[in-house]
Amino acid sequence: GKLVIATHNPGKLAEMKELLAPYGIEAVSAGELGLPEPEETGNDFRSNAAIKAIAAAQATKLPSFADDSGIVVDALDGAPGIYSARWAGPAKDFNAAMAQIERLLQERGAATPDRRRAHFVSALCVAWPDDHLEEVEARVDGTLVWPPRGTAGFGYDPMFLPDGHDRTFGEMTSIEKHGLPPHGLGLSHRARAFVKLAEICLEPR
Ligand code: ITT
Repeated sequence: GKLVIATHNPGKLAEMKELLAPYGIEAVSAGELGLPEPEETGNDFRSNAAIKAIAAAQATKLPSFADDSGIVVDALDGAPGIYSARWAGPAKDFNAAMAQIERLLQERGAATPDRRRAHFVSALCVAWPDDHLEEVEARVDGTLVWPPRGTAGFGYDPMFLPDGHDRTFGEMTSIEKHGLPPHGLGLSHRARAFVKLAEICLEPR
């Protein structure tokens, strides 16, 4: 069957297409369909993912898949969190957003790695045309580096060093960021959430 990927973020869309590839599902993005972006009025990742998935499912009558995600910085009381996209402003300037995080960390005396803890969260939601929802959430923990390293990925990737690795997400290929062979899926927040979703409602082919 056909699935709508309810995102307007090209970085996310590329990752979701890679994650869905083994399932032989024909996917079309909300951007390609020209669907409007619903206002993200929820106060957590999970409700914003549901808002996006439900809006796309209602508009298209097709099963629709959404991700709401962000980076949660411990020393900043969880900011930017669900506001991670909004911190980059209308120009989507993530260099400025990363510099803002670093400025705030410095103000709070976050010199040592233990004061620089952060995690990414991904909430995934599939909304079926009959209003049924599947919802999962996952995270990946790490530390924030400065200056940012690498040009791969998107958003805050160049600043994020996942635990147990010596390269940032910005220095990894998308395959490494997902955590594909030899260890299998399960490094990034999005790949970890996707594994949970696949267990619930996807069959490989
Ligand atoms: P859609 O709502 O259209 O999907 P968006 O970018 O507005 O796109 P979100 O509201 O979920 O999506 O914002 C998530 C932000 O968090 C995103 O813009 C990135 O800056 C950041 N983010 C999420 N996952 C990330 C990842 O894997 N790597 C780097 N940054 C990420």
